[in-house]
This record gives sequence, C-alpha cells and structure tokens, in this order.
Amino acid sequence: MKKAIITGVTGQDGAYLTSLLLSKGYEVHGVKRRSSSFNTARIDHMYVDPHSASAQLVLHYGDLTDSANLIRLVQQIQPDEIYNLAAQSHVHVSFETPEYTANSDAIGTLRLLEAIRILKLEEKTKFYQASTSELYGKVQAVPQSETTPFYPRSPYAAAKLYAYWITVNYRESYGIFASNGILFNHESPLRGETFVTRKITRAVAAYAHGRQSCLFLGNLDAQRDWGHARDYVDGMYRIMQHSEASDFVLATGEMHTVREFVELAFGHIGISLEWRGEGLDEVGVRIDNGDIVVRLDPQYIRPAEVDLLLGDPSKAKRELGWTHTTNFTDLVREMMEADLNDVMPKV
Ligand code: NDP
Ligand code: GDR
Repeated sequence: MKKAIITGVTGQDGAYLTSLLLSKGYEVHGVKRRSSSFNTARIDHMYVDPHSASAQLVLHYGDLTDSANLIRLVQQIQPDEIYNLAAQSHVHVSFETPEYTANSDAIGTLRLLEAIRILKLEEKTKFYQASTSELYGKVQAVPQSETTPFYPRSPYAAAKLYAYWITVNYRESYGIFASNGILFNHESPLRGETFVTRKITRAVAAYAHGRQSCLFLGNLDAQRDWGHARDYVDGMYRIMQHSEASDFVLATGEMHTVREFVELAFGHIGISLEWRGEGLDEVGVRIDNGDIVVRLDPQYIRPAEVDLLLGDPSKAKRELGWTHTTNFTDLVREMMEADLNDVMPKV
C-alpha cells in the first residue's frame, strides 16, 4: 500500500485529492492545522475511527511554518509521495499578510524538501508542489505555457515563485522526483467562500432565498481560465505517476470574465442582467424589474491586478493524457445547485 502525505488536506483540493488517493488504495496522511473550531468539514465523511482496521486516512497536526514538526512527520510516515497543497492561498489577503504568506508558501515548501533531504529519502519520496498560474501575473504572452516567463503581481505569487524554483532546484541538485503543477484557477462547490466564484454562487443563492439583496464585487473585467477541482487533482496524480519529474500546466484553454460568471449564476435562477454606468459606479441591474443586484466596492480592488490568465495545457495532454472534463457552464451549474440546496457535497 502506497503512503501519501497531503499538506492542506482540509482545503478544497485536499478534499478532492484525498478522495482520489483513497479510491486508489493509498494510505493517506493529511496534515491539518490546529484551530479553535473544527476545520475538517470537507473531509469528515472520509474519516473513519483510527482504531478500525479499515482506517486509511490518518490526520496529523502540523504547520508549514514548523520545520521540526514537518521533519518528524516525514520521518514517522516515510511517504512514497508528498503533495504540498498547504498555503495561504488568497491573493488579496497576501497583500495584508505578506510575511506570513512568504513563510508558509515559500519557506514552507523549502522545509518539506529539506525534510526529504535530511532524512535521506531522495530515492523514495516523490514531491508535488502546488504551483499556480498567478506566477504569470502581468501578461507576457497568451496563452501561457510551461515556457512563458513569470511576472508575479502579489506577495502570494512572489512566494509561490520561490516555491516553484526551489522545487526545480531540489530536483536538479539532489535528484528528488519533484514536480510543479502550474494550475490555473479551479473551483467546485467546496471552493473557499471568499474566492470570487464561490462568493458569487453563494450570494446568488442567498438572493434566490431572499436572504441577500445585493452582491458587492471588485474587478468585473478580470479574465480567468476556470476549471473543476476534480479534474485538476486527477492531473496532480498523473504528474506524480509520470516516468520523470517535470513541470506541467493544467488548464482548460478557455477564458471568461468575472462579469460572465455573474451573468451565468443569475441566469441559473432565471434572472437576466444588464450593466449600467462606468468604473466604480457600474451596477448590475435586473432587466425584468430594474432592481440593482450587483454593485462595485473598491475594497475588493487589489493593489496590483492580474488581468488575464489563459492556459495552454498541451504538454499535459501529450505526456500525461490529461484533459479537463467539466466545462465552464457545467461548473457554474454544479456550484449554483449546491449553494441553492445549501449542501456541501461529499466528494
Ligand atoms: P485552500 O485555501 O482551499 O486550502 C489551503 C489549505 O492549506 C487548507 O487546508 C489550509 O488549512 C492549509 N494551510 C494554510 N496555511 C497553512 C500552514 N501554514 N500550514 C499548514 N497548512 C496550511 O486552497 P486550494 O485547495 O484551493 O488550493 C490548494 C493549493 O493549490 C494551494 O497551495 C493554492 O495556493 C494552490 N493553487 C490553487 C489553485 C486554485 O484555483 N484552487 C490554483 C493554483 C494553485 P485551513 O483549512 O486550516 O485553513
Ligand atoms: P485568484 O482568485 O486571485 O485568481 O486566485 P479569486 O477568485 O480570488 O479572484 C479572481 C479574480 O476575480 C476578481 N474579483 C474578486 N475576487 C475576490 N476574491 N472577491 C471579489 O469580490 C472580487 N471581485 C472581483 C479578482 O480581482 C481576480 O481578478 C486563485 C487562488 O485559488 C490562488 O490560490 C490560485 O493560485 C489562483 O487562483 C490560480
């Protein structure tokens, strides 16, 4: 039985990846942070009493800012694979907490790679780094592939840039099977509530239920290549089973604006919108009755924005046989249905 460590097991991708690896017969060791309230809602249904012989998911306390803890866990578990998904993953929040973001997202990655090296597990333990399309930042070329130059635009992206290169460096220096997945935005009903897609689907569902009258957003013109998290964790797994360590873009190759996402979400509850006004005075208006249901709020505008991300996943398709299966319309529909029913799907 293969053993995998997943850092960030309580997050969106952690939940989908845990489900995938358990279905493949792995013993999964998830690293979760101590919290004053429960933070395991996304994975609770997969957890069985550790006293049971069928327990394949083990949870450990840990934190990417704590080297001793990470070394001890890697030593104790002796994993075949480590998926480093843990991060302060919110781009806007990283402008408020730049030092913490660097510590967890950049140095945290180094700490895990060092654990592999210190414990002499270079031959045994494969390493996956959750790299991101945010590395491309200020647009240098469209679409973006493994060879497009990086230009980070936030403390988050700058921290992830270090993590990307230290992963490459440990592969080249010590022969560790260490790969980067450069993943474009991926969403699901399990997406964190403050990322724009989930913020929109929750607000539109609350509107449908009469609990919220207006949705406040920032830059409606930002364009993203949005896929489904379920497809992307399958890509992570394939990256780790590939014959050699390398870096791969995972993306849909299709791009939409935040505005289109809003229109589709309202369309799902039978409401058509038109946009009136300009700049920060722009509003989204119901065509049938003239109610303003979307307004802009400058607090959601970032100090530096990433205007446009569009991925070219041809290398992943060619070498891993990976492609996305859920399109944009189906993604919005699935997220809307979950939020309208107020259920967190058991993935
Ligand atoms: P989430 O924000 O949903 O999950 C992040 C996870 O990291 C949570 O489990 C969180 O714990 C944990 N975490 C945060 N800080 C620490 C820390 N210091 N020590 C240990 N654990 C920590 O992110 P996603 O699941 O969406 O993304 C997974 C990874 O992929 C992240 O690294 C993200 O940056 C990256 N990524 C995501 C993309 C996306 O579109 N989703 C695209 C490209 C990259 P807790 O639950 O306690 O907060
Ligand atoms: P992103 O995702 O920054 O791409 O990072 P997010 O959903 O936060 O923003 C996408 C775009 O929407 C614009 N936007 C808003 N964003 C938020 N959060 N809230 C708003 O009210 C709002 N209004 C407009 C943003 O300005 C932005 O342009 C995500 C994270 O998962 C990262 O961890 C990951 O690395 C990248 O995707 C790829």
